[in-house]
Amino acid sequence: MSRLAGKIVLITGASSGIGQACAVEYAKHGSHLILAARRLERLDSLKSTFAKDYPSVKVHALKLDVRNKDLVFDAIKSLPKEFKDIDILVNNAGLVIGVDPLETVSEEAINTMFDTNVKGLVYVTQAVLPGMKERQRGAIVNISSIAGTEAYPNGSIYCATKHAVCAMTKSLRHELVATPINVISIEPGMVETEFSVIRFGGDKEKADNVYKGLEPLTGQDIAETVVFATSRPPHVQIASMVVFPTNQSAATTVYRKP
Ligand code: NDP
Ligand code: 8X3
Repeated sequence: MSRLAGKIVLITGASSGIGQACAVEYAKHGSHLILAARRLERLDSLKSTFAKDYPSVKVHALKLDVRNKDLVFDAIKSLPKEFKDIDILVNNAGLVIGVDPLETVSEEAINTMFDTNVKGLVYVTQAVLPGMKERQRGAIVNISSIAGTEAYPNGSIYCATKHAVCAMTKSLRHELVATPINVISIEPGMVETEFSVIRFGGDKEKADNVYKGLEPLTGQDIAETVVFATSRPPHVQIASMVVFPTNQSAATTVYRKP
């Protein structure tokens, strides 16, 4: 039987891409799911699919904007009883807006990226961690990025947010060293999701160009690493994993077939 069977897993940003793929992978292992995102209709439809494909998996769809601290705390406090004891938190909700030099990046883009990628991740962690400490078990997975250790031109704010995620992940691992709670950083390279469509304000053609000439990762590729990292025996802590497509070797170093 999988070590993940019966665990309660909260995934933020579960309505798309990596988060949605994590939901599927955890369901395959018999974990119960709290799926959180702003687009509730997508979560409801995922919930219906799971009811057919994985009837023994319990699913709670949670409309949540991670930027709103009060909402985050209320949402975690008012979870139905059978979902309260969260074992695994996947802090995945995040986004990038635009490709702009630091000199001109808009205040709105700066605020949206920091509020979501950094502050939102902190709020959800603050709301969930006390329960894990009380129960003396748990794992927190932060979906950072290769942009969390490298910086590329016209991505300063996104890179800064993901550097912050890597730093907070390391600090938290130190803070929890005397506990059984694992703190895990997953740092993907190029994953084809809605990420680039959002980056380019809905321009699908520009988004598709990002992946031209190479085979990018899929959400499932990352979800499998998340599941691997959280299914080790209790004494094993996977601290971090950098995951690239085969034809990527750094944030901006890729080989594209001519
Ligand atoms: P997607 O755009 O496909 O998914 C992003 C998810 O985040 C959506 O489910 C979205 O849901 C959710 N989200 C965004 N803002 C909020 C918010 N304020 N509150 C709650 N949920 C929110 O992109 P990915 O799956 O690729 O991105 C997932 C994570 O992976 C991000 O943190 C991203 O930075 C990281 N990453 C992605 C890489 C890539 O190449 N794709 C590479 C490295 C890291 P909704 O809009 O319904 O709220
Ligand atoms: C997302 C991938 O290439 O923008 O984190 O850093 S990239």
